[in-house]
Parts: sequence; structure tokens; C-alpha cells
Amino acid sequence: MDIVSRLAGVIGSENVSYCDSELQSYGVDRTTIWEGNPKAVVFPRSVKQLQDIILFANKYSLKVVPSGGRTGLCGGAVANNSELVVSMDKMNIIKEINLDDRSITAEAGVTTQQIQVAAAENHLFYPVDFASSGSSQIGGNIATNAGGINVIRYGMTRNWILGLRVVTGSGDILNLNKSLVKNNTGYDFRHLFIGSEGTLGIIYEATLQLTEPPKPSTVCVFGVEKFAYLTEVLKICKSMLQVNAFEFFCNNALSRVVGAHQYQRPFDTESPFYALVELENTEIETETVFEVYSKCVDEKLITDGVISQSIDQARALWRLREDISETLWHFQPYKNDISVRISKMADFLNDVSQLTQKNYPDFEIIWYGHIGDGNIHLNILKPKNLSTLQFKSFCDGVSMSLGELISKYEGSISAEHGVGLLKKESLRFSRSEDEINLMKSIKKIFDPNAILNPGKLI
Ligand code: 2HG
Ligand code: ZN
Repeated sequence: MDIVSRLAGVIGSENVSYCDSELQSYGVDRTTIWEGNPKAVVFPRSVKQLQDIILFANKYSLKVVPSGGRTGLCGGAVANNSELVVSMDKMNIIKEINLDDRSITAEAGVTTQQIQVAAAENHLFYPVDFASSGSSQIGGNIATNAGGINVIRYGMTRNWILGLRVVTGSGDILNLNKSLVKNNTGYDFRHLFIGSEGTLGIIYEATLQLTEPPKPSTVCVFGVEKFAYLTEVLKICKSMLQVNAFEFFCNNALSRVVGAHQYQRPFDTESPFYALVELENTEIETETVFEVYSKCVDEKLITDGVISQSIDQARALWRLREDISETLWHFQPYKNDISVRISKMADFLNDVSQLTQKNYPDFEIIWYGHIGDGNIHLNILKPKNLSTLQFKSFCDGVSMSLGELISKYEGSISAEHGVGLLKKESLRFSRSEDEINLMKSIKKIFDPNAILNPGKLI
């Protein structure tokens, strides 16, 4: 009997798929570099089945790729080497909303948006948000410590995890932190699993902290002439108002999004860069938004701007930023997701800009990201005359120089997307050899037979 039929005997053939189209789609995430080639895809429906799969994989030396919504951008969920994909699609129940604790407990396959909607229905708020919230799953969000557009105000996914239930690589079931707010009882394994990219265990359930919904907000888009002015505008906004988001994009990004979706430009004046700022309103602060605008104009930091006058207009302005990644998708961009401390941002951007001009003189470069968090997404578009592999290997080469620069600034080679397959070679620019060796030792404890997510992260 072949190994997959044997596995079907353990968890039921209705929970195993090896049809070609599913193998291909479950074998990849949103990277366009690798092709999926898993042995089979399994869909556990209970923790018992999940544990049986892991025990089976250990017994028969099967490699396992944990799989959520596959919206990742670093190849963290790619199965291109006859692995077994363990999809959490069928563990998708919201188990409890606890109004006293202001928490929600959900299985890993629940989408981010389902969490947000359930919270809102109970007059609460789950603040982690990004363009792929409709398809990304909460287990994957936690495994990659997802960031998004509200980090400046609310922090990353890590800040919202009260408890986790996991099956480790050796098949043990752990209930981590038991959803306690205070629990000083030694090493907090919950935080090891957050951002571990499925290399230590599979998260099957999580309890998330919810909070008060924010007050209504105003969204502004400002035209900015120079990188350095973006951080000046940020300082002014932060000094006068509650900033929920501070994003930026370049004119190429705007033109691509406007062209692809027939959106309106925010205003007629073209600028090299645009800042999108979301400010939380109170009655007094509505006037302050206009003061911020005037101050930035007076100091010649912005050339033009628009301040939303309705919820619809605020949403339309957000689309200009949120739709960039999906719009660029068709151009097979090489992605960089880099960060430094805000205080170093202006100098860093200057140096990165010089580096890209030198190395990519003929490539279209798209700059955008979460400038308020010190995080930029530098996307290089693939010229038509280069094959995917030629393009990737050229950009990988430039990534080494970029890595040196990031290392000099003590920044991160992956601010919010994770490491996966894509950024593994660059990890050494952000983490020391000692740290990487410690990560390897930790992996051996939780996954002694190295069955989980082979080749990812370390
Ligand atoms: C965003 O900020 C996402 O839009 C995706 O993190 C970034 O695709 C990217 O490079
Ligand atoms: Zn982002």
C-alpha cells in the first residue's frame, strides 16, 4: 500500500486530496517563483486527526507543510518537494466570544475577516488588518506574526494573542498561556510559536484579545516631494493627533493602481510620493486635521492634499494604497519588506534609493509601505525580456548589498512578511550566527525528526 493510501486509512479518504489542481494550488502561496508539487493535501477536522497526521509523518518520515490561507509573500507555505500539505481549511469554527474577557477563541482556519466581523457584531474590535484579510487565516497570521496597516496604533499580531493551542512536530498537544492576561511562570512558549512559520508545530486554535472599536476616522492623502519630508509630516501628525495609520506610496504605484482599477487620482498635482494618513476623530480633532494640513503646507513639506469628507471618500482613498500589492501581482515583482527604526528612516531611505539607482537603473521600482512603522515594501518589477529565474537571481544578488545596508542600520530584512524560502539567505543580515544556531537548537526540541516545513526560515 502506498503511503498516501495508508494515511487515508488513518484519517479517512474524504480528508485527503491528491487531485492535480488541488496539489498545485495548495502547494504554493502568493509568491510566483515556485511551483507546487506536494504528495497530497490533508484536511484534518479535529485536533485528534491533526495529531494522528503528525504522528504518522514522524513514523514514515514524511515532510509536512502547514497551510493556512496561503496569502504569504515569502514562500513560507510552499510545498514543492513531495511534502504533505496539512491544510487548516476544515478547522474553521469560532468557538467562543467572551465579553467579560473581551476575547475570541477560534480554530486556525477561521479567516481574519471572520474574526473582525464577529468582533464587530459584539461591539468589539480586532485591530490587525490588511488587504488579504478576506482569505488569510488566523493560524497563518499567528505563524507569521502578520503586521498590516494598523501597526503604528495597535502593534503586530503578537500583541493580540492571549492563548494558543498547538500540536508540536513530535505530536505533543500544548495549551499555551491558557488565555491569561497575567502569567509569569517562566518561558512563554506562546511567543516562540508566534512567527515560527510552522517550523515548530501547527497552531490549531487561538484566543485573541479584542478591544474597543476606534472612533470614526479621517483619511488624508498628501503629495510629498522627497523621502525625507515623509518622516517630517509623520512627526507633525503624531505631535498633534492620534495617528491610526501612516502609509506611503510612490507615483508609479499610484499610476498602476489608478490605471488598473479606473480609480480617481486623489488630486491633480503629481508628486513623487504620497502619504496616506488615517487620523482618529473627536470633535475637537476634526479642526486639528486642517491645522496639520496648513502646517505641512506652510513648512513646504506637502505640495497638495485631500482630507476625506465622508466614509465613502475615506474608503476610496484607502483603496489607492491597499490595492497596490494585488495590482503589481501580474508583473511578478521581486519583493523586499524591510525596516529600520523610525529615527533612522530618512537616512536609510536615502541610502536605499542610491543603491537601487545604481543596481536597477532600467527596472521599474515601486516604493510603498508603512512608513509610520519604519517599514517599506520595495517591489522591483520583472522586465518582460528576463525569465523568472534570471530576474530572481539578479535581484537575489542585489539583495546581498541591500542586506549589508540593512545590517549597517541594524534593521530587518523582513519586517512583516516572514522569511520562508525567499528571505532565508538574507536572514544573517538581521540575526547573528549565534541566534540562528539557537533557533536551530530550539527547532530540534519541538520537531526532533525535522518533519515540519523543511527548508523554511532556517
Ligand atoms: C502591503 O503592505 C502588504 O500592502 C503587501 O504587506 C506588500 O506585496 C507587498 O510587497
Ligand atoms: Zn505591508
